[in-house]
Amino acid sequence: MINKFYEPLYVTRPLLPGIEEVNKRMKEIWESKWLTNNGVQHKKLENELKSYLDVEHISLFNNGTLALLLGLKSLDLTGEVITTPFTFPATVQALDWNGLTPVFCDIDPDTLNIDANKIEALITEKTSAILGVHVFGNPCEVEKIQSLADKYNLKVIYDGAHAFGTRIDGKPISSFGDMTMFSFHATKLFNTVEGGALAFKDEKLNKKLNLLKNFGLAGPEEVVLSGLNAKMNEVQAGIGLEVLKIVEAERAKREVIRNTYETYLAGIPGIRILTGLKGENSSYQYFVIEIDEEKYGRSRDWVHEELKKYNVFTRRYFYPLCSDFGWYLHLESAKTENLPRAQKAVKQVLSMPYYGELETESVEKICTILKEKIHVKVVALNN
Ligand code: T4K
Repeated sequence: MINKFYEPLYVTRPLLPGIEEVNKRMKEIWESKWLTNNGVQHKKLENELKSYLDVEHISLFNNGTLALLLGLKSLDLTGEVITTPFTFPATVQALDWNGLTPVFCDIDPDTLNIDANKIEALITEKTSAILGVHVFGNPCEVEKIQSLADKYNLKVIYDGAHAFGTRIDGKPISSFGDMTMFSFHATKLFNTVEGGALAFKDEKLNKKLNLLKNFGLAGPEEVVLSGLNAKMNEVQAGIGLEVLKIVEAERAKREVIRNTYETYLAGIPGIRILTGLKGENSSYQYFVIEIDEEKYGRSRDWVHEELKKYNVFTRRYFYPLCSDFGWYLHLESAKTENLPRAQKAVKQVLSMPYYGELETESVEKICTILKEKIHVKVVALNN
């Protein structure tokens, strides 16, 4: 019999710098008496991220959702935006808050990203952009998406909430499309407690984004557009600077954990490990499996519940599908029959515990539990 874990195992734990380093950083901030509005820490983090992520232009925000919302706003989009139903609600809510209508496109069954081959059929004269999500940090088919965008004169925005540090053949993920959003939420590989950023190509957007995230203020007494307050503060930025120092070490630990999962899950019928990029190309954000009930003998939901008995709290990211939200049900593109692969994935995908501090013995034990729960139906042969 396998005993339950003494401490709960969650899908992730935040990457925390040492408290002494954080205290030192906080002392600096306290002494400066400058807590927000483009302070010293903010500028330092912006510069360090520019070089870490290898991007030309970056703008920091107080969370990823507002970064995406205002990024979309800055591009003056109208009408319809083609996107994926298999994502966190924030992706489509950023469209809603811009008065844009999502047009849901089915997903690629391997990567679980928007299926680039299905986008063209959804383009109408109302389409102004494609909003792809690099789901679990694996890149969309960026070249195909760009060629469609070029053909129909569309903008391309990527929700790269999970894609911090992802590269495609050595090229930083943000070099594709017009704009990429990163989330720095506590649950992300790189965090600023809450936070986010936009990386973009067009230098002119810098000024506009600065206005949009700061009430449209062009000067102390000059308001030039209707903005919001979406600034990253000094405490967030200061913590980010400390977290950035330990990101590489965390990535190395996650590489070991991923390999351990791969070794121990190999050969279990009905369990597919989601395609994951390796080495410098990977964001090491999530470790995700797909459970095929026919072959494994148990459903994803059964496994999700069963593991709780062992104190293991997996997550059904991204359940429910965004296209099933009540306010989209009238949309043709949201209809179940138009999204067969997304409808399948949403019943099979499970995010497993994945963070640097997770011990390899714990990973082995989780895999052993999964092995023991295989329930292959034995079909009696009548001869
Ligand atoms: N686009 C995509 C594709 C996204 O996935 C997200 C966010 C966004 C946009 C929006 O970016 P942000 O505005 O958030 O920057 C979590 C995160 O809150 C969310 O950022 C993330 N995606 C989403 C996938 O996951 P929940 O509701 O699952 O979080 P929660 O609180 O249940 O945390 C998950 C587990 O993490 C907990 O069971 C335990 C652990 N945890 C969590 C927190 C907050 C800790 O150990 N410590 C903590 O402080 O959404």
